[in-house]
Amino acid sequence: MRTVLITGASSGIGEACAEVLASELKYRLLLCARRLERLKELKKKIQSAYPTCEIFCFELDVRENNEIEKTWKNLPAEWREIDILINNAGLSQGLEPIQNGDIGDWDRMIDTNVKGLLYITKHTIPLMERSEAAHIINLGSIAGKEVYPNGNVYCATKHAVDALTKAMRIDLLEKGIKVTSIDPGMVETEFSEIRFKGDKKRAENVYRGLKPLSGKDIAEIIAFVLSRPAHVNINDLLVMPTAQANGTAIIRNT
Ligand code: NDP
Ligand code: 8X3
Repeated sequence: MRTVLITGASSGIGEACAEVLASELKYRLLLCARRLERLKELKKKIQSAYPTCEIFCFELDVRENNEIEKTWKNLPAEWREIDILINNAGLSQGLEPIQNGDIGDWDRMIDTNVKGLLYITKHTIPLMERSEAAHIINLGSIAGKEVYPNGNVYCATKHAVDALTKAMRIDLLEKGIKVTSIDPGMVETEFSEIRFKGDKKRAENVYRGLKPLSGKDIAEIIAFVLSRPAHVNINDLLVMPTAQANGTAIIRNT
């Protein structure tokens, strides 16, 4: 059994990763997010399908370094060895030209997508040292490969994730910890609703006239990445809906 820690498991890609990995019957799941109720419901759902799947869930805001430190120190003994970290928690806030940008939005994106990912990684690496299958998977994005109109700060945070994945790969070579970046294009989750602060119409419009990726599509790819033999590391995977070529070239049935 391998123990997987998934951040942001209360929705979208993180939730799908929990479900897909549980279905493989070879993973124990440590799930965290701010919405603990959602995690408890997910645990119930997974364990009704796979009763032997061990799951421990806890509330965590990845922006709070002190909270992470305290939580990691107090993890139950049987959850203190981690094989796989999926750095998935993240968000976008707003889609405006930089001159109209909201500083609170910028802070939330930088604090979550960059600083949160760093804090979690820093505190988790010591718990991975005894694993023979240690692997960190970072959720990057097409937004970490190119910049699209009005994407400014979100794109900057995902470019930072791209740089950090490359840096981790180099620095963690000596520890034998694998590092992978998964970089999706459009995935239909709560992502756009959060970006547009609850404006469901605007969020739905993002996926109008095309078939976007689902959380499950990405989770199945992550399961494949994790299933490679010990000597194989997939550094980086850019995954798009067939109807999306890059950040802006998108074909829709109108
Ligand atoms: P969702 O909004 O559906 O899920 C985001 C998850 O992140 C939620 O579980 C949320 O949990 C968690 N999260 C957000 N902020 C925090 C925080 N401060 N502390 C802890 N958890 C937090 O979006 P996706 O599933 O689509 O996004 C997952 C990742 O994939 C993100 O990093 C995103 O940037 C990336 N991505 C998404 C794409 C897309 O098109 N959807 C494409 C490319 C990359 P809670 O609110 O309960 O804390
Ligand atoms: C999410 C994909 O293109 O909406 O990272 O920024 S995009």
